[in-house]
Amino acid sequence: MKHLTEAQVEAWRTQGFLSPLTAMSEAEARGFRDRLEASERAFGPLKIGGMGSKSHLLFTWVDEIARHPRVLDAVEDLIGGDILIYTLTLWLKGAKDGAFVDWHQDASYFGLEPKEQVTAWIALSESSAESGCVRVIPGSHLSGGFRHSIREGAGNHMLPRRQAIDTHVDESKAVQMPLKPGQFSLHHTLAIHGSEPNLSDDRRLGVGISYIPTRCRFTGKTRLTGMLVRGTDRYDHFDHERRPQGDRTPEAVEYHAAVMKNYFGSKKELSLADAE
Ligand SMILES: O=C(O)CCC(=O)C(=O)O
Repeated sequence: MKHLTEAQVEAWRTQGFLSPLTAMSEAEARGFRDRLEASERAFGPLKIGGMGSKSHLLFTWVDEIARHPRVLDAVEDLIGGDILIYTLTLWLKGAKDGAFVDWHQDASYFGLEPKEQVTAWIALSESSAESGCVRVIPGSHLSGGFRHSIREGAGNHMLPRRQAIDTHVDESKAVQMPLKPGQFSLHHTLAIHGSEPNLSDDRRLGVGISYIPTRCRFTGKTRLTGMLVRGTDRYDHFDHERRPQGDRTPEAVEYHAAVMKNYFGSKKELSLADAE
Protein backbone atom coordinates (compact mmCIF):
# COMPACT_ATOMS: atom_id res chain seq x y z
CA MET A 1 0.00 0.00 0.00
CA LYS A 2 1.38 3.39 -1.01
CA HIS A 3 -1.05 5.92 0.46
CA LEU A 4 -4.18 4.24 1.81
CA THR A 5 -4.65 1.99 4.81
CA GLU A 6 -6.36 -1.42 4.59
CA ALA A 7 -9.31 0.13 6.44
CA GLN A 8 -9.61 2.85 3.80
CA VAL A 9 -9.57 0.29 0.99
CA GLU A 10 -12.28 -1.63 2.79
CA ALA A 11 -14.30 1.59 3.22
CA TRP A 12 -13.88 2.20 -0.52
CA ARG A 13 -15.32 -1.26 -1.26
CA THR A 14 -18.41 -0.73 0.86
CA GLN A 15 -18.96 3.05 0.51
CA GLY A 16 -17.61 3.87 -2.98
CA PHE A 17 -15.75 7.01 -1.91
CA LEU A 18 -12.92 8.23 0.31
CA SER A 19 -12.59 11.77 1.67
CA PRO A 20 -10.67 13.76 2.73
CA LEU A 21 -7.19 12.70 1.61
CA THR A 22 -4.21 15.03 1.35
CA ALA A 23 -2.28 15.64 -1.87
CA MET A 24 -0.35 18.80 -1.05
CA SER A 25 -0.03 21.73 1.34
CA GLU A 26 -2.40 24.70 1.18
CA ALA A 27 0.55 26.79 -0.06
CA GLU A 28 1.18 24.39 -2.95
CA ALA A 29 -2.52 24.42 -3.81
CA ARG A 30 -2.45 28.24 -3.72
CA GLY A 31 0.40 28.15 -6.24
CA PHE A 32 -1.73 26.02 -8.59
CA ARG A 33 -4.70 28.35 -8.10
CA ASP A 34 -2.49 31.31 -9.04
CA ARG A 35 -1.42 29.51 -12.23
CA LEU A 36 -5.07 28.63 -13.03
CA GLU A 37 -6.11 32.27 -12.63
CA ALA A 38 -3.11 33.46 -14.67
CA SER A 39 -4.23 31.10 -17.47
CA GLU A 40 -7.74 32.57 -17.29
CA ARG A 41 -6.35 36.10 -17.57
CA ALA A 42 -4.15 35.12 -20.49
CA PHE A 43 -6.49 32.82 -22.43
CA GLY A 44 -10.07 33.41 -21.21
CA PRO A 45 -12.55 31.22 -19.30
CA LEU A 46 -11.67 27.54 -18.81
CA LYS A 47 -15.06 26.14 -19.74
CA ILE A 48 -16.19 22.50 -19.65
CA GLY A 49 -16.32 21.25 -23.24
CA GLY A 50 -13.49 23.68 -24.13
CA MET A 51 -10.28 24.44 -22.27
CA GLY A 52 -11.81 23.08 -19.05
CA SER A 53 -12.00 19.54 -20.45
CA LYS A 54 -8.90 17.37 -20.92
CA SER A 55 -6.99 20.45 -19.77
CA HIS A 56 -3.97 18.26 -18.99
CA LEU A 57 -3.23 18.45 -22.74
CA LEU A 58 -3.12 22.26 -22.66
CA PHE A 59 -1.59 23.43 -19.39
CA THR A 60 1.56 22.36 -17.56
CA TRP A 61 -0.02 23.13 -14.17
CA VAL A 62 -2.88 20.69 -14.87
CA ASP A 63 -0.39 18.07 -16.07
CA GLU A 64 1.50 18.49 -12.76
CA ILE A 65 -1.66 18.20 -10.64
CA ALA A 66 -2.83 15.10 -12.52
CA ARG A 67 0.53 13.40 -11.90
CA HIS A 68 0.77 14.35 -8.25
CA PRO A 69 2.44 11.36 -6.55
CA ARG A 70 0.18 11.42 -3.46
CA VAL A 71 -2.90 11.23 -5.68
CA LEU A 72 -1.45 8.54 -7.93
CA ASP A 73 -0.35 6.52 -4.89
CA ALA A 74 -3.93 6.47 -3.57
CA VAL A 75 -5.36 5.58 -6.98
CA GLU A 76 -2.76 2.83 -7.38
CA ASP A 77 -3.89 1.33 -4.06
CA LEU A 78 -7.36 0.94 -5.60
CA ILE A 79 -6.76 -0.01 -9.27
CA GLY A 80 -3.12 -1.07 -9.52
CA GLY A 81 -0.01 0.67 -10.85
CA ASP A 82 -0.73 0.87 -14.61
CA ILE A 83 -2.77 4.07 -14.81
CA LEU A 84 -4.19 6.20 -17.63
CA ILE A 85 -6.07 9.48 -17.44
CA TYR A 86 -9.29 8.88 -19.39
CA THR A 87 -10.52 12.43 -19.09
CA LEU A 88 -10.12 15.46 -16.85
CA THR A 89 -12.50 18.31 -15.98
CA LEU A 90 -11.97 21.68 -14.31
CA TRP A 91 -14.97 22.16 -12.02
CA LEU A 92 -14.97 25.91 -11.46
CA LYS A 93 -17.91 27.46 -9.64
CA GLY A 94 -18.03 31.22 -9.23
CA ALA A 95 -19.17 32.78 -5.96
CA LYS A 96 -22.97 32.61 -5.96
CA ASP A 97 -23.14 31.81 -9.70
CA GLY A 98 -25.81 29.14 -9.21
CA ALA A 99 -23.77 26.39 -10.90
CA PHE A 100 -24.64 22.90 -9.68
CA VAL A 101 -24.28 19.27 -10.75
CA ASP A 102 -27.34 17.02 -10.72
CA TRP A 103 -27.19 13.48 -9.31
CA HIS A 104 -25.36 11.19 -11.73
CA GLN A 105 -22.93 8.31 -12.13
CA ASP A 106 -19.74 8.93 -14.12
CA ALA A 107 -19.99 5.44 -15.66
CA SER A 108 -23.18 6.48 -17.46
CA TYR A 109 -21.28 8.60 -19.97
CA PHE A 110 -17.85 6.98 -20.12
CA GLY A 111 -18.64 3.71 -21.94
CA LEU A 112 -15.86 1.79 -20.20
CA GLU A 113 -15.51 -1.85 -19.21
CA PRO A 114 -14.74 -3.09 -16.64
CA LYS A 115 -16.29 -0.34 -14.51
CA GLU A 116 -13.14 0.42 -12.58
CA GLN A 117 -12.74 4.13 -13.32
CA VAL A 118 -11.91 6.28 -10.27
CA THR A 119 -12.40 10.05 -10.06
CA ALA A 120 -9.98 12.08 -7.95
CA TRP A 121 -11.38 15.54 -7.14
CA ILE A 122 -8.61 17.88 -5.98
CA ALA A 123 -9.54 21.16 -4.29
CA LEU A 124 -7.66 24.36 -5.18
CA SER A 125 -9.92 26.50 -2.97
CA GLU A 126 -12.12 25.78 0.03
CA SER A 127 -14.75 23.24 -1.01
CA SER A 128 -17.36 23.16 1.75
CA ALA A 129 -21.07 22.50 2.13
CA GLU A 130 -21.52 26.27 1.78
CA SER A 131 -19.41 26.52 -1.38
CA GLY A 132 -21.11 23.51 -2.99
CA CYS A 133 -18.68 20.64 -2.42
CA VAL A 134 -19.27 17.27 -4.06
CA ARG A 135 -21.74 15.06 -2.19
CA VAL A 136 -22.24 11.34 -2.62
CA ILE A 137 -24.70 8.58 -1.72
CA PRO A 138 -22.68 6.01 0.29
CA GLY A 139 -22.84 2.46 -1.07
CA SER A 140 -24.67 3.53 -4.24
CA HIS A 141 -21.86 2.10 -6.41
CA LEU A 142 -23.06 -1.40 -5.45
CA SER A 143 -26.47 -1.00 -7.12
CA GLY A 144 -25.21 -1.06 -10.73
CA GLY A 145 -25.73 1.50 -13.47
CA PHE A 146 -28.96 3.53 -13.65
CA ARG A 147 -30.54 5.13 -16.66
CA HIS A 148 -29.85 8.86 -17.11
CA SER A 149 -31.69 11.44 -19.18
CA ILE A 150 -31.23 15.03 -20.23
CA ARG A 151 -32.78 17.60 -17.87
CA GLU A 152 -34.22 20.36 -20.00
CA GLY A 153 -34.22 23.84 -18.48
CA ALA A 154 -32.30 22.65 -15.47
CA GLY A 155 -30.69 26.04 -14.70
CA ASN A 156 -26.94 26.35 -14.45
CA HIS A 157 -26.15 22.62 -14.66
CA MET A 158 -22.40 22.11 -15.11
CA LEU A 159 -22.52 18.79 -16.99
CA PRO A 160 -22.33 19.56 -20.73
CA ARG A 161 -25.57 17.78 -21.60
CA ARG A 162 -27.33 18.40 -18.25
CA GLN A 163 -27.71 14.69 -17.68
CA ALA A 164 -29.22 13.42 -14.46
CA ILE A 165 -30.04 10.02 -13.03
CA ASP A 166 -33.64 8.86 -13.56
CA THR A 167 -33.98 6.92 -10.32
CA HIS A 168 -35.18 8.64 -7.13
CA VAL A 169 -32.24 9.70 -4.96
CA ASP A 170 -32.85 9.83 -1.22
CA GLU A 171 -30.99 13.04 -0.42
CA SER A 172 -31.25 12.41 3.31
CA LYS A 173 -28.57 9.74 2.77
CA ALA A 174 -26.14 12.13 1.01
CA VAL A 175 -22.71 12.71 2.54
CA GLN A 176 -20.86 15.96 1.82
CA MET A 177 -17.15 15.71 0.97
CA PRO A 178 -15.71 19.03 2.23
CA LEU A 179 -12.08 19.66 1.29
CA LYS A 180 -9.42 22.22 2.20
CA PRO A 181 -7.21 23.48 -0.63
CA GLY A 182 -4.73 20.68 -1.39
CA GLN A 183 -7.02 17.89 -0.21
CA PHE A 184 -8.81 15.46 -2.51
CA SER A 185 -11.64 12.95 -2.56
CA LEU A 186 -11.99 9.74 -4.57
CA HIS A 187 -15.28 8.39 -5.91
CA HIS A 188 -16.16 5.20 -7.75
CA THR A 189 -17.44 5.34 -11.33
CA LEU A 190 -20.86 4.01 -10.19
CA ALA A 191 -21.17 6.20 -7.08
CA ILE A 192 -24.19 8.52 -7.32
CA HIS A 193 -22.97 12.06 -6.71
CA GLY A 194 -23.59 15.72 -7.50
CA SER A 195 -23.22 19.13 -5.93
CA GLU A 196 -25.26 22.18 -4.95
CA PRO A 197 -24.61 25.84 -5.81
CA ASN A 198 -21.79 27.84 -4.28
CA LEU A 199 -23.28 30.20 -1.68
CA SER A 200 -19.90 31.41 -0.38
CA ASP A 201 -18.02 34.59 -1.32
CA ASP A 202 -15.09 32.78 -2.95
CA ARG A 203 -14.79 30.65 -6.06
CA ARG A 204 -14.96 26.87 -5.61
CA LEU A 205 -12.16 25.43 -7.74
CA GLY A 206 -11.60 21.70 -8.28
CA VAL A 207 -9.81 19.45 -10.73
CA GLY A 208 -11.63 16.18 -11.44
CA ILE A 209 -9.40 13.49 -12.89
CA SER A 210 -10.82 10.25 -14.28
CA TYR A 211 -8.21 7.55 -13.86
CA ILE A 212 -8.52 4.06 -15.30
CA PRO A 213 -6.35 0.94 -15.16
CA THR A 214 -4.84 0.20 -18.59
CA ARG A 215 -6.99 -2.99 -18.75
CA CYS A 216 -10.16 -0.87 -19.23
CA ARG A 217 -11.44 -0.49 -22.77
CA PHE A 218 -13.91 1.77 -24.50
CA THR A 219 -16.99 -0.21 -25.57
CA GLY A 220 -17.63 1.82 -28.75
CA LYS A 221 -15.76 1.56 -32.04
CA THR A 222 -13.76 4.79 -31.83
CA ARG A 223 -10.11 4.44 -30.97
CA LEU A 224 -9.76 6.80 -28.01
CA THR A 225 -6.76 8.39 -26.33
CA GLY A 226 -5.55 8.40 -22.75
CA MET A 227 -2.53 9.78 -20.90
CA LEU A 228 -0.27 7.17 -19.31
CA VAL A 229 0.70 8.65 -15.93
CA ARG A 230 2.11 5.61 -14.15
CA GLY A 231 3.36 2.11 -14.99
CA THR A 232 3.20 0.44 -18.38
CA ASP A 233 0.39 -0.25 -20.82
CA ARG A 234 0.32 -3.92 -21.84
CA TYR A 235 -3.16 -3.70 -23.40
CA ASP A 236 -2.96 -1.05 -26.14
CA HIS A 237 -6.65 -0.12 -25.78
CA PHE A 238 -5.85 3.60 -26.10
CA ASP A 239 -3.43 5.79 -28.05
CA HIS A 240 -1.21 7.61 -25.61
CA GLU A 241 -1.65 11.37 -25.28
CA ARG A 242 1.17 13.93 -25.48
CA ARG A 243 2.15 16.09 -22.50
CA PRO A 244 2.00 19.87 -22.94
CA GLN A 245 5.39 21.57 -23.41
CA GLY A 246 4.11 24.97 -22.26
CA ASP A 247 0.78 26.61 -21.47
CA ARG A 248 -1.60 26.62 -24.41
CA THR A 249 1.09 26.42 -27.09
CA PRO A 250 -0.21 26.42 -30.70
CA GLU A 251 0.78 22.73 -31.03
CA ALA A 252 -1.11 21.84 -27.85
CA VAL A 253 -4.20 23.80 -28.96
CA GLU A 254 -4.29 21.89 -32.24
CA TYR A 255 -3.70 18.54 -30.54
CA HIS A 256 -6.32 19.22 -27.84
CA ALA A 257 -8.92 20.16 -30.47
CA ALA A 258 -8.33 16.91 -32.38
CA VAL A 259 -8.48 14.79 -29.22
CA MET A 260 -11.68 16.50 -28.04
CA LYS A 261 -13.38 16.04 -31.41
CA ASN A 262 -12.59 12.34 -31.30
CA TYR A 263 -13.64 12.06 -27.63
CA PHE A 264 -16.96 13.89 -27.97
CA GLY A 265 -17.63 12.12 -31.28
CA SER A 266 -17.30 8.78 -29.50
CA LYS A 267 -20.20 9.68 -27.19
CA LYS A 268 -22.59 9.27 -30.12
CA GLU A 269 -21.83 5.55 -30.09
CA LEU A 270 -23.17 5.11 -26.59
CA SER A 271 -26.78 4.08 -26.06
CA LEU A 272 -29.38 6.62 -24.94
CA ALA A 273 -29.03 5.39 -21.39
CA ASP A 274 -25.33 6.10 -21.67
CA ALA A 275 -25.63 9.33 -23.62
CA GLU A 276 -23.78 12.27 -22.16
O1 LIG B 1 -17.45 19.47 -9.03
C1 LIG B 1 -18.61 19.12 -8.88
O2 LIG B 1 -19.42 19.82 -8.29
C2 LIG B 1 -19.09 17.80 -9.45
C3 LIG B 1 -17.94 16.91 -9.78
C4 LIG B 1 -18.32 15.64 -10.47
O3 LIG B 1 -19.44 15.38 -10.82
C5 LIG B 1 -17.24 14.67 -10.71
O4 LIG B 1 -16.08 14.94 -10.36
O5 LIG B 1 -17.53 13.60 -11.26
